[in-house]
Amino acid sequence: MRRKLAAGNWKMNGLGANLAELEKLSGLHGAPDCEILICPPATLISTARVQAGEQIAIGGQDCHENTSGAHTGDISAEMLKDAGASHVILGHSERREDHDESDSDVRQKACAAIEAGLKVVICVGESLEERETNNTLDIIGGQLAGSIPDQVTGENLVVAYEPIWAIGTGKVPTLDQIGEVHDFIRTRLERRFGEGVGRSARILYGGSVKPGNASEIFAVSNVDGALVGGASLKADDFSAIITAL
Ligand code: G2H
Repeated sequence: MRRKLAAGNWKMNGLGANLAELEKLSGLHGAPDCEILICPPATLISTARVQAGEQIAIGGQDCHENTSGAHTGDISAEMLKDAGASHVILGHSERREDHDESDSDVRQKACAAIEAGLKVVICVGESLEERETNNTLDIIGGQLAGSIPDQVTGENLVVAYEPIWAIGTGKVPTLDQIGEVHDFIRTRLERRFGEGVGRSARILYGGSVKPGNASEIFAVSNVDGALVGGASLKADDFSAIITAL
């Protein structure tokens, strides 16, 4: 039985004062029956780790593929771990677009993250054009094959399906569309890694998840939780999503 996961991606939002939301969230969910993960900006990870309490995991939003060296402005997986992170989001479409990250880049980062002892949340998703030309499953299949390294386990792999056209737009795929992609991802994971890993890895849906649509999305087969952006910034909204899990 897979444990549900509610993951908040704060993106480039959050100053020290915003950690009050995290404290509020930990007060609301002292002993949750799902896993809660917050990925704040890297500047807040250490403080967030202290303020979040035992029940909330803290993650990064990206890492470099090397462990150290002359890479100004970058952060290694080991540094994230050292700061208190247990997870890292990799291959978010905003990283793929803003920083030209390829599947191969994502795979190398994932290798480094796993080596450092982090769990990886690997994002995949199609553009609107790819959806409208019926290429969604081909695109997702290619991203899964190219971005996920061989050494993942059912414990350290989380896949997030985030259709690019649904991110921050308020548009959400139909429940049938979400179910089709999640079932496809599950099948691909089982085929490549075997039933043990394939059935244990969590598959999250991400893209305009809100308190008002969370429960119907969570009821779809093979949806093991959500990667939430905008609605994770306020403890009350994120709490309502956690409760819907
Ligand atoms: C998708 C999601 C979080 P939002 O990027 O990863 O953001 O919930 O704001 O669409």
